[in-house]
Amino acid sequence: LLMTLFSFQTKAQETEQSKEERMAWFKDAKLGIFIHWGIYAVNGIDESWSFHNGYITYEDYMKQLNGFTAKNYDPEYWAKLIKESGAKYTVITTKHHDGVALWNTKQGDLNVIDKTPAKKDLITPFAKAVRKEGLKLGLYYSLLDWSYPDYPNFLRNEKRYKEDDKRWNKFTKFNFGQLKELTAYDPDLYWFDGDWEQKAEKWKAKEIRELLFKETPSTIINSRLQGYGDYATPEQGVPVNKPKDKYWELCMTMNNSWGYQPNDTKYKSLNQIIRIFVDCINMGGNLLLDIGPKADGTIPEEQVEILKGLGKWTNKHAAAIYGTRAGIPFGHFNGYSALSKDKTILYLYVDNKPNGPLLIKGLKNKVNRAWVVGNGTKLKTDVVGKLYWSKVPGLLYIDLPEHVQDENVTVIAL
Ligand code: FHN
Repeated sequence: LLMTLFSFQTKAQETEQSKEERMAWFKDAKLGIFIHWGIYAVNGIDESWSFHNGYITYEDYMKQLNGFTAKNYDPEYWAKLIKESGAKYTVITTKHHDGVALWNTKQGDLNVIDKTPAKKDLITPFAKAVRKEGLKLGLYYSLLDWSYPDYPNFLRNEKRYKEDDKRWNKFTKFNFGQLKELTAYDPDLYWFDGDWEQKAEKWKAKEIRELLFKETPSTIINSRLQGYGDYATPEQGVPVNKPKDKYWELCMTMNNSWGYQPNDTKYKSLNQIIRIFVDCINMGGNLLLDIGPKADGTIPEEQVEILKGLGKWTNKHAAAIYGTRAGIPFGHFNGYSALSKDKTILYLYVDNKPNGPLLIKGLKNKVNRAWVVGNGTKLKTDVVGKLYWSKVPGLLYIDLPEHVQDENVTVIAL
C-alpha cells in the first residue's frame, strides 16, 4: 500500500527525476510499431472516419462487423515480426472512434466477441505474446466514441454536451469503466486519441490520469489527454526543428492509411522510412510506425517486407540507435547525427552517396578514431586547418569508400 501511495503520481507531485526514471525505456526505445486493427479492414476503408465523413452510412459501416473473422490471427507471429523489425514497443488499437472494442469489455456489447465472427478477445493473447518477446505494451484508446448512444453524436446532430449532464455522466462512467478494464493488461503505455472533441474537465482528464497511475504506477501516457500526458505525439510529418518537448514520438503510416486499405498502394520505400527514422533519432525522438492488418488477421505483404527490411538495418546499426541522444546541429555536419548516451561517441548517418570526403566542422574534442557501424572498417580521417595552439581539428574530413556503404543509410561512429 505504501509503495502504491508513493508511486501514485499526479502531475504536480512528480519530480523531474522520477519522471526521467519512468520515461527511461521510452527515451531509449526509438522504434515502436503501431497497429490499427478493426472492422474497417473488412471493406478496407478509412477507420471510423469513413462514416464520419459520409463516405458510407453508419449502418453500412457497422455491417463490417459480420466480416471481421480474425481467423488467421497469430499474435505470436505478430509479436515476433515486431521484434524482428527492431522495435522495442508496440501500440495496438483496443478501440477506435467507431467504438468497437477488441477486448472482452463488460461495458456494453459493442465488441468483437459479441458482435463479430471472430468471437474472441484479441487483446489478451496479443499482450501475452508481446511480453513473451520482451517488448513493451502500449494500448491505444479513443476517448471519443461515435457509437455510444450517450456520447454527443454528430449523426444525431448533437454537437456538444452542454446541457445534458445526466447523459454525459453516463458516458463518463462507461469510459472510466473501459479504462479500468484496460489497466488489467498492465500496459507500459496508454496511447489516447480523439481528445480534441472535448476539454480536459469534460473528459475528467486529471481523474483519468489518476486512475491509470493508481492501477499501473510506472506507466506512460501520450500527450492526447488534453495536457495530462507525458510526451508529445506529432503525426505523419517529422518536425522541422527539434521539438521543445523532452520526450516525443512521431506516429506515421507506411502508405497513407492507418488501417488496411488494399487500394492504397502508395507505400514509402524502406529507404524513405529509414531516413525518416534517423531524422527522428537526430532530434532525440521515437518513430511509431503503423501497420494495418487485414480483417482475417494477416499482415499485408508489403508491410511484412518493410518490417523485415527495417529489422536488417536496425540489427546492423543497433549501437547507433538504441539509447542514443539527439545529435549535433546541422552547421557542424550536413546530415543527421546522434550522440551515445555518455556523449563519447558521435554517430553520423549518411543517407546519400557522398561526392567526396565528408566534412565535420567545429568539433570541441579530439577525434581518436572513426569507423563504420555494423561493419567495423576504420576510416581515414584528415584534419585540415588545425591551429598550432589548438588540440581540436578545425575541419575534419572523413573518407567513406564505396565498398563500406550501406544500401540505405551508412552510419559512421567517431
Ligand atoms: O483520427 C485518428 C486516426 O484515425 C488515427 O487513429 C490517428 C493515429 O494517430 N489518430 C487520429 C487522428 O489524430
